[in-house]
Amino acid sequence: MLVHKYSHRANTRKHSIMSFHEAAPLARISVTVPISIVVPTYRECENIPHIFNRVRALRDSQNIEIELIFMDDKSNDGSVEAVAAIGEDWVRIVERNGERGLSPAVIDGFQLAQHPVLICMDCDLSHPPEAIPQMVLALASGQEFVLGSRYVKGGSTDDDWGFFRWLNSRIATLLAAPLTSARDPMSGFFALRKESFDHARDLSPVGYKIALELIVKCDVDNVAEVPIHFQDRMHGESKLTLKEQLNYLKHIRRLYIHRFANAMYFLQFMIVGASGVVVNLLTLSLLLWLGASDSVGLVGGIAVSVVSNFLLNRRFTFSYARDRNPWKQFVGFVSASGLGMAVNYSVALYLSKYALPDGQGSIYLAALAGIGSGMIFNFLGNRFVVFRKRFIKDNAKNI
Ligand SMILES: Nc1nc2c(ncn2[C@@H]2O[C@H](COP(=O)(O)OP(=O)(O)O)[C@@H](O)[C@H]2O)c(=O)[nH]1
Ligand SMILES: [Mg+2]
Repeated sequence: MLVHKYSHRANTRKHSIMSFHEAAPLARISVTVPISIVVPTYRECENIPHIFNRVRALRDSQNIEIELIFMDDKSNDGSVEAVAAIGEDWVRIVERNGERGLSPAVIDGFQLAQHPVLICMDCDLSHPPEAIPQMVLALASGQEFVLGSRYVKGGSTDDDWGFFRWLNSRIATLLAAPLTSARDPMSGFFALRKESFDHARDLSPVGYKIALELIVKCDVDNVAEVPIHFQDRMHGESKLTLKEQLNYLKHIRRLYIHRFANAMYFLQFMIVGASGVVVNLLTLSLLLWLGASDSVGLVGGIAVSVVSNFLLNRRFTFSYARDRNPWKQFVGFVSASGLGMAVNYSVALYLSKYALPDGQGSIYLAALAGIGSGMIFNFLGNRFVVFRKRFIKDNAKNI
């Protein structure tokens, strides 16, 4: 069996393939460190006895100290009874109170876990527990995070994955590419040290992609991938709904902001600015169509686009500050725009008069430089003054 390992930072990708099998075939891997397996469950009573049997077989054959924790969200389907019927002291089920969710369930489970190595896996037998020793071995060899992966050599999925499920998974993985170079960061089967987990900052577990959340928030430097065959679930139904898939977009935006904070704010600010151009022109056309004069049309276009830019920036770009007084922010926003225009004009004038050689095109170059400076001034003014951050620690909740 191969283990693929590389740095998660896309631009320093070290995709060296490490073959642990040369050192130790599966049967000879001995795992001496105790491990906590956390299994998020929602309506999985049929699967619980099967996954227990597979984990017990692993525990007995390899003599590994294991605790198995099912983190259930009030399924009320007999899951609690199924775990009680197992009657082993190393197996327990925790009934969570409060909002249901896969990622918070996993995080709660990791907090409760007693052992130094943490594993997360689905309850539906999609993830083979037999790969766990290989994953633990990769951790022991210095990797910080190990994924059970469908997309590295030797990994696979059941054949009846439809085209759309495959496409969906691929697009989701592509969106995660700036955050990690792992091939399968969407995997719900992974291992890390409890110590790394304890260092996670600003965990905000939305959605399904808890591995990606941890890779980013634990600031993991290297990720290894152990190939697995991902089997379709045996019993019960998938809980991955369309809503969860949309949540993924929210999640990925938060992770981008976490990792590339100012670049992301700037990008969003530019997108909003571009939308303002469209709003401006549409308003102008509408007013002219209604019979307004040119000057009324132009003023109307500017006014409406300033308001729409403000609202969109407040809602999206600088959403962490949206609990503050909007009127004050609006005055700040308009003032920053005004000053930005003054910067724009001054830079353009200075360049065209003193810095650029006379000649055709110079004025356009000066105008472009003016626009760039004005925009940057505008962005900085909004980011650091109008919508400045007050409580760094609270940001994750507000984004
Ligand atoms: N505790 C908890 N577990 C969940 C929740 N949603 C899904 N799960 C579990 O998370 C794992 C992955 O979910 P699954 O439906 O198999 O998603 P899929 O593999 O993407 O189709 C399974 O073990 C589910 O029982 C939830 O809201 N709370
Ligand atoms: Mg599943």
